Amino acid sequence: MSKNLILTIKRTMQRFSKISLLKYFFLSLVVTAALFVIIEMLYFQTKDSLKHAKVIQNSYDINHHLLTSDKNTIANTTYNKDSLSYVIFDSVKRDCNIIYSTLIIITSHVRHVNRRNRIRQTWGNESKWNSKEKYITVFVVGRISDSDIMMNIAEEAKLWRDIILVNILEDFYTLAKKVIIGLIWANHNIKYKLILKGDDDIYINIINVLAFVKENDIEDAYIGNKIENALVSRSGRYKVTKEEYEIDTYDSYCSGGGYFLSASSVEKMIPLFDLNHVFRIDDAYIGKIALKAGIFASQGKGFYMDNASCSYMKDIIVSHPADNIGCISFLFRRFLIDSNKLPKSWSEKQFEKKQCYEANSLCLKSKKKRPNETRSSKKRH
Ligand SMILES: *[C@@H]1O[C@H](CO)[C@@H](O)[C@H](O)[C@H]1NC(C)=O
Ligand SMILES: *[C@@H]1O[C@H](CO)[C@@H](O)[C@H](O)[C@H]1NC(C)=O
Ligand SMILES: *[C@@H]1O[C@H](CO)[C@@H](O)[C@H](O)[C@H]1NC(C)=O
Ligand SMILES: CC(=O)N[C@H]1CO[C@H](CO)[C@@H](O)[C@@H]1O
Repeated sequence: MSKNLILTIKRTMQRFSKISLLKYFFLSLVVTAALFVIIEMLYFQTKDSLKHAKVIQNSYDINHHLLTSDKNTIANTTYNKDSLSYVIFDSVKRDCNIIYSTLIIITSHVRHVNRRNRIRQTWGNESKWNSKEKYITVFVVGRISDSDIMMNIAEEAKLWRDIILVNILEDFYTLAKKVIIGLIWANHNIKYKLILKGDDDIYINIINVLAFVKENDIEDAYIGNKIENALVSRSGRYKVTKEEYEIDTYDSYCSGGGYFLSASSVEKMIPLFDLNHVFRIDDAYIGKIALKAGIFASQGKGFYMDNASCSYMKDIIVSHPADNIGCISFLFRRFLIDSNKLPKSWSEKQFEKKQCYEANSLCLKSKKKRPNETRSSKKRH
């Protein structure tokens, strides 16, 4: 009986070890195959994006870089070419052989994936405008310590190829730095006539933008919603110290929700940027540097910066705020009807009369006085 038992145990053991050997064999086959596929993918991806500046490596590398560069070895920014070392990755798909009519640079908080997607689905979707002129839209995002978010931004960049990740901690105070790096990056990487710098909560009418660029060839352009004699706030959220900015009013500047800068302007401003001496009000900073470079802010048509009721105007270049898909869709559809790009059925004729986004309570009560709203008071960075 005991002999029998021992034999049975022995046999069972043998069978078991055979099974686990087989298991290990198959497992190692699967692992090898998976590794092979990953290496292959990385190789092709590398080959593909090598044509353009830097390469997105896998998320691990990006994240590793983020974690190890936390001490932030600030490059010597005296020469602003060095500022390009702040670009952690550049996923932007572009054609180096053409001069783009417009380069749209949107500064966006790394967490604002919903806003970026809303833009990609609406005015940022080229196929919706059907235009012959070439333009390109790029998002400049900074970093935060949340590694999940940083993994996601790497994936988002791989998917859409429209993101530059810069080694600047996301913070209201650092917004100007993102703009500076975006502009320097632009001048080294893209050929364009005008830059349209915007926030991620705006609506842009691409057709109007492209028409403007085509009809105007302005040397040293700096055009938008011009703000003059704005008082420097010495306390609160918009506090700027005397050390940062001495006099009590800002030089004229264009509201940061959206403004044009020509390539010549950017070229002249770049040597004057100083990443170590920016102040919190990014648009006023740009105004200051522009003036230093001998470039004057001018008022453009079509820059609606306080359009809280989402009103339609035929000449919109930029409308702010547009942080809701209903508003953006309204402005877009209304424009298509207005410019005879959509057939006018009866209902469209009704739609044509609508002047603002109807679900908006401000629209319904448009006679009522609204509280003053400026772009800066709506900033959420
Ligand atoms: C940065 O560059 C300038 C100009 O070459 C130089 O004078 C300065 O010492 C440098 N600063 C550092 C921290 O390397
Ligand atoms: C862009 O528009 C086209 C045509 O309307 C559509 O097929 C495509 O899905 C849109 N892309 C996005 C990201 O929404
Ligand atoms: C709103 O703007 C008007 C005119 O620009 C100004 O006279 C008024 O004082 C402002 N109100 C507030 C609450 O800021
Ligand atoms: C109805 C409405 O709010 N329209 C505003 C849209 O934006 C422009 C420019 O800021 C304002 O002048 C309009 O009053």
